[in-house]
Amino acid sequence: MNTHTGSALPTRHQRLITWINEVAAMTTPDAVVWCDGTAREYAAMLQITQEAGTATPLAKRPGSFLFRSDPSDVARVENRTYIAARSREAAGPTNNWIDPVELKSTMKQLYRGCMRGRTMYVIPFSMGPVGSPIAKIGVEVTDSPYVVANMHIMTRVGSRVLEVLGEDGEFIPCLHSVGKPLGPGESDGGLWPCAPLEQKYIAHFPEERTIWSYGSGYGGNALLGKKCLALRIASVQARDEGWLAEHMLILKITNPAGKSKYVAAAFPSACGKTNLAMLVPTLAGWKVETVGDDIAWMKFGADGRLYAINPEAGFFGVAPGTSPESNPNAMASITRDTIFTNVALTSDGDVWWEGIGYDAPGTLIDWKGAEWVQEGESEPRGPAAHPNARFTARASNCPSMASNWEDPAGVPIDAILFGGRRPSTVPLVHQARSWNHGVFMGSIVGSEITAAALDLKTGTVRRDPFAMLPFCGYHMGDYFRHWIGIGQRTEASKLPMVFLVNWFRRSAKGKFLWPGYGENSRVLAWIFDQCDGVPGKSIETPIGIVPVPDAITPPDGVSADDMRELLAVDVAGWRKELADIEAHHYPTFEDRLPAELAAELAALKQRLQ
Ligand code: O2Y
Ligand code: MN
Repeated sequence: MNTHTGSALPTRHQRLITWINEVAAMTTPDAVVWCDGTAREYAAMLQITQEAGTATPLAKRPGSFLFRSDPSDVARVENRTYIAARSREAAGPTNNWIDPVELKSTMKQLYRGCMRGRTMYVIPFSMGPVGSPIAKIGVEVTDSPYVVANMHIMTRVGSRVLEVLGEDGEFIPCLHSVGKPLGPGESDGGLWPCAPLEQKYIAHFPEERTIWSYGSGYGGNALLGKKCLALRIASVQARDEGWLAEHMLILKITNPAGKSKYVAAAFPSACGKTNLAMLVPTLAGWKVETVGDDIAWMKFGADGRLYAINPEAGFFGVAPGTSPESNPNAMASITRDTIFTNVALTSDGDVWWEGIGYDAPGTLIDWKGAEWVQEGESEPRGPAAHPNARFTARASNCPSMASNWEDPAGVPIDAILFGGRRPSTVPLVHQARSWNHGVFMGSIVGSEITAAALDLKTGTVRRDPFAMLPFCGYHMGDYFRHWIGIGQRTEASKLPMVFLVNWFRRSAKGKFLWPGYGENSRVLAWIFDQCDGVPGKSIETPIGIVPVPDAITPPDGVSADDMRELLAVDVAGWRKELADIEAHHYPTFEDRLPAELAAELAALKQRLQ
């Protein structure tokens, strides 16, 4: 830590120093601290938050703390998230566009004096292994010690980053404030600081490669390396520089002969993405290891293949539903050195949440700070943990990390998977016939609405193309075009093979046909063999390439009939699907929908005649 009192600064990067001075003049903090990323600094952040009453140490988990956020600040706020590009068209119809000049003027008013009574932390961070040719450097300025501690876990912070930045290196300025200045002698007094909803802004300036966030202390709104830098801004950089910044896990799979392949996979929320990234295979002799659980940056190597890094250094995982059964590796990762947000607290200093795999041990303190007893013993009063409660845990504490997960050169991607929650139509797995067909698959990803939610009725598909709809920093039609273009940059044989998977097929009676979790290794093994050119395992159908009947050995409880249903081509279902895409989904992208995707749609329709 370097307290900026006129003493030597830890950098001679003049543009960075000028920017920090400008921000400090605008936000008027009591002190400016340059973060060095040391364990001592991390401990100091937790000490400060404990003293402010916002962090509770957890006796049962060494080095771990619980935070409870304000009930109004529990998730990303889509309607306050903006793309401030010069033109509305650049942002596209699926982003909130705002005029950058107007927004800057509004936000500057809010930033003026907003750090009064607080310390301003300057966090130099690397997304990706420090110095990797695929990595990017950001500098986050924040008045939240909670953010500093989380950034320590989620990114690589500190002096090494400033060394790589040198005196003139490129960095992405990320400005964050919780938007709650303190009066003289005032403290947070145990309350999570944030601003009211109408003052919250999560703003991206894609042309300037700049991020401004105000008023929220939570998750992707505040840890600006993740949603804002690694996806929204990086997607724009990737478009301009010919690479891919994707909302994808990366896993390494090794067959019984010891041969490894790498898979990147995109799923909309609530599809078990972290569980897949940390999967424990049920298939004898196979091994799955984790490279990343959420984001992949992929660039072409000199050999013409796509190489991926995980730009993050930790997991910001959803706690509810995470259990020793659903994800033993995540559970092992959070036994120590973990920040929990909005989970429930047990009387002996441990955490608890719905779906942790055992009953609540006695009376808890719920995520709102009230006493809570499990339903049946008292009046039901809502969940003990907020459904979006999180753990922030170091990847280095996860037993399933691949030994090469931090390789600065990245790992060569053999397969790209897309998936969603689809009770019908979409088979367990099928492979694209070509790159463009794979892009088509990515463009139609979505999950079926099972309970009437928001504006959609039960049974309709909520499309989330490439699982990027909330995270793409520019027009989604242009994003599809960029993916088509990636396929033209190298030989077809060097591109990853593309697959659509669906762990969520149900029978006519509504029963899940596939058990998921570790059994998904059976599907991964088929995908591995397809990438390896193993003959006789697949057959061409109108929708793409599917496994032959015996290619995937069914797990216990899955009958031969179930397997047939899981792999069947549902011609009527697909015709309906295509009609929905044509009538409701593709028109969203107006004249920016690439002709190649319209052609894929037409060709598939033709094949289903
Ligand atoms: O703020 C959020 O969006 C939640 S954190 C996040 C940000 C980017 C991508 N994924 C996530 C996630 O939680 O999976
Ligand atoms: Mn995610």
